[in-house]
Amino acid sequence: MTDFQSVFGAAPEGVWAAPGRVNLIGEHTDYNDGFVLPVALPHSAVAAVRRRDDGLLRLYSAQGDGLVTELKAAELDPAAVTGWARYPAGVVWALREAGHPVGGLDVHIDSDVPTGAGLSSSAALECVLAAACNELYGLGLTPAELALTAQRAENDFVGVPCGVMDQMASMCCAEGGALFLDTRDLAQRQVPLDLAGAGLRLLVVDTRVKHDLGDGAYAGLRAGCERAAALLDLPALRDLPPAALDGALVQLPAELRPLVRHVVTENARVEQAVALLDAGDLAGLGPVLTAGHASLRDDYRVSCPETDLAVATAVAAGALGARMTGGGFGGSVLALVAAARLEQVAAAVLDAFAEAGHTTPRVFPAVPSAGARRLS
Ligand code: GAF
Repeated sequence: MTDFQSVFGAAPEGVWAAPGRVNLIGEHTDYNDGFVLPVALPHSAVAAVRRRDDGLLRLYSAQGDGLVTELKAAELDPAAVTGWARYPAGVVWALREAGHPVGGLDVHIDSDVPTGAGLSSSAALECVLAAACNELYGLGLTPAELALTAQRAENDFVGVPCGVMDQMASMCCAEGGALFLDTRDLAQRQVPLDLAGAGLRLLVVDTRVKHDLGDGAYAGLRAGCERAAALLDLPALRDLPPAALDGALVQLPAELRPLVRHVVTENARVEQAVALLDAGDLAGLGPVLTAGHASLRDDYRVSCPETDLAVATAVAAGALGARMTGGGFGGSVLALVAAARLEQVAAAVLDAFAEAGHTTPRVFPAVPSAGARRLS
């Protein structure tokens, strides 16, 4: 790769890619041991990598400031690394913490996953390096083991208490499908998602309202769910069946009830969505998405005016359904749209944002793409 060559003065040993994702349904369920249904985006982090024998970890981002971040692989300290370099450095740290013999590396990363858009740009950075280290150092880890290592990097090096959905999506999604994942035991199944065959498109609207999962709000929601499960004497909210929801809610303090209602109904929506896809009823997914958005807006309260506007406008312009995707507090919306109405829905959203005085959103169709892989 020419860029690697110009930065590091030699050819890389290999080039790997790991994608961002959109989550069809199953939001804020992963840290409750629940179900998720993400799709990998064509947008990826691409890493050209070469081992070094002096223990130095040298990191360069094509989206960065033009400087190489130089660290010692054996002395990585979360407090001493800032910005995007925390993600790849965290992966080397997590692999070494787990006893894997990962040493020095030259790494050139180029990513087109929008950042701060709820599309898992950080998981893509982590997973691409995990995949590269796995091969270059012959670690023999499975994609799920690499995803768990990447999650550890984000939890304990970057300091964001995320669940495992984004890393599993980036490692394990397959082209043309959605990943039905049970986050309790990581049981997974690729569910075919032939949007084109059904005359449908998945439109992503990046509202450009940047979200930061490290700012405390996400951790607060997670803590609320864990407190509710403890009060109900359950291992996790996943263990509360929908039929027992009403009885459980009256046992909880008022502020925890909407959180629990969201998680229980959202898990049911994932199962409903998978049943619809298995039955070939892709259009039937629309109302499930819109119901999921109402739950995130009214119960979980992680929506914002821009995501609400994008959802309402898309549905009013003819989308079969729409909802915010990812952690929330901004980020992106996905809309399920008949192919013939794609332009109309996209134009309506752009007009509505202009009229409301919001920043122009970035709008693009999402094609279900492959998970992490070696490119050369
Ligand atoms: C973020 C987190 F990283 C995921 O683990 C998940 O909790 C998601 O928000 C909400 O579903 O993307």
